[in-house]
Amino acid sequence: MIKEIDHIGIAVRNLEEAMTIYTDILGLECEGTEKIDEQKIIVATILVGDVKVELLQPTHPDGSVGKFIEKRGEGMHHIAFRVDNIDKMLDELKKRGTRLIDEKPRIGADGARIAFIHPKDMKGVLIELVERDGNE
Ligand code: CMX
Repeated sequence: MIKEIDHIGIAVRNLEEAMTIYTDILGLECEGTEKIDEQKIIVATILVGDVKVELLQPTHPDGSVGKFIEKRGEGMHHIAFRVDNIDKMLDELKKRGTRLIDEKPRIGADGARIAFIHPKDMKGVLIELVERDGNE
């Protein structure tokens, strides 16, 4: 079952510049930054109440976010839904024939179990499912 929005991912060319907008201008707090080599990105996490906004800067043009910016420019990249049982959710989606990018969960930032659903089957929006330990 989907519980809430976990985070929203925004693709940016320059993390420093994007962080200035979200912190100095919008007055939001940055929780920290993390380099995720497997995804070829650096992520800055901005807190908006219980929801997080992740600013995603590509480290290589051939990664998912690098290709996205090249093709579509900066902007909203994905929405992540927090689920209580990601295996069950993926099984149900598979049964319905939904196009999955990850058939099985993999480990994302903070050790969360994550899986992506293809945007073509989600009305043009890349959806990430996130299961966190203890669902905190
Ligand atoms: N949102 C909406 N549509 C998207 C998209 C996105 N983020 N990324 C690609 N698309 C669209 C493309 O524009 C293309 O549309 P058209 O066919 O109309 O031109 C279509 O989806 C397929 O694109 P593609 O060129 O065939 O495939 P890509 O090589 O661009 O890969 C995707 C797209 C979603 C499969 C790939 O980006 C992926 O596997 N993403 C999952 C992992 C990821 O995004 N990681 C980064 C974030 C990690 C994190 O936050 O932890």
